[in-house]
Amino acid sequence: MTTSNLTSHLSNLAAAAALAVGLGYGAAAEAAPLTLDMSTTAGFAQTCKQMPRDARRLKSDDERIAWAICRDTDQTRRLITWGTQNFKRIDHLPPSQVVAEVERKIDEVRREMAQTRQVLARLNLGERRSLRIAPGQWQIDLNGDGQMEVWEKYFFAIPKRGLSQASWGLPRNDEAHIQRRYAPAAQIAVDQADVLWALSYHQFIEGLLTHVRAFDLNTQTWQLTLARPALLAQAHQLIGQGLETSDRMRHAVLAETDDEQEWIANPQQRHSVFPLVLDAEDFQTWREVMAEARATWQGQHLLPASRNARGLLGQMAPLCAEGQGLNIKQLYLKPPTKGIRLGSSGPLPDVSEACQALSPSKPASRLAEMAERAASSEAVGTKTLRHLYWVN
Ligand SMILES: [Ca+2]
Ligand SMILES: [Ca+2]
Repeated sequence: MTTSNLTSHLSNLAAAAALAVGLGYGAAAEAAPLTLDMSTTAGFAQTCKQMPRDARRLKSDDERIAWAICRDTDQTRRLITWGTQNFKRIDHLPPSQVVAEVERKIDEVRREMAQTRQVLARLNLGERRSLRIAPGQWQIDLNGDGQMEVWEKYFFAIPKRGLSQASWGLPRNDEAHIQRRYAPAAQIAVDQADVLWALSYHQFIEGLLTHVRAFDLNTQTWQLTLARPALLAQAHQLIGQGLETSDRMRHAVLAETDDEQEWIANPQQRHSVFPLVLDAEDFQTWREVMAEARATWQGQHLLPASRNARGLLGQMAPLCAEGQGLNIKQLYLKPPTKGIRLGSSGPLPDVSEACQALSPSKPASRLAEMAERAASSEAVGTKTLRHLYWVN
């Protein structure tokens, strides 16, 4: 073979390779819509297998919803696998190393949740329905040991609707227990209210994790230091957005006139698989609690945390002078930077800069009072807790 022959062979090879890459690229760019099935175990596995990593390659809101579900369930799998496999190893590590590992993990989860949150925030289904989903069919080897145990099989299953004394814990390794308490076949035809439900959960959880990462924990003195105040401001914003989204979700649920494979049902809807049955009074309580929570979170209502304030907060955390209340927004945006010791023995942090005089335009928040009232009656209290867990 002469040199020129070799060169020509190589250039043909290069051209062929370029063509193949080009075709491959072209084929990917022109790909048919993904086959989406979130209602069977095999369909779920198949759908998630073909999902692109990059959300920008998704072409429809249905694909975005499937993508978000695949990401969240996989995130859950990786967290549980990480937790179980590290449990023994971590026992022998110095505390500072454990803290560093947990912090890295939290940052990883935050990064992923931020992407999923942004995808969810852009969804707008309008009046239409998206995918039919059956979370009880999303079955994954969550701890990565190669076995599918009963608790893993039904990890995402929804508790049966309207059980009076339901066990609200996670599924146990007991098939009979699952069949009594859960509805593994329950299906939801996703609508915009359900998208908002998922979005608010993402905003709350990412907000809480961001909150945690604002602080550094010194494992020698067990002292918490506010190391990243910008993250505290970001957490305030995320949780504030979660409260807004939750309000939009409640409005969206109440505005629905159809009644088919619903998630949260308004008092007129009958075809729901949501574990809690909510009547008109529940919706009213929900509205009041969330309105008070938003006003308190944004510093329009002040927490009665002064030394002589009545109620739980006044007794537990006397932070402000008499006649003053705590402005939560102010506290998050201009936090005290001195170290805060864990446990009740240390002095309370100086938050006086976030204390403001109570006045008709800055009234005391009724949030603590609402929580106490709920706690004082076991029936109402249990209901409220379940409410907050599921409804957000
Ligand atoms: Ca397993
Ligand atoms: Ca609905």
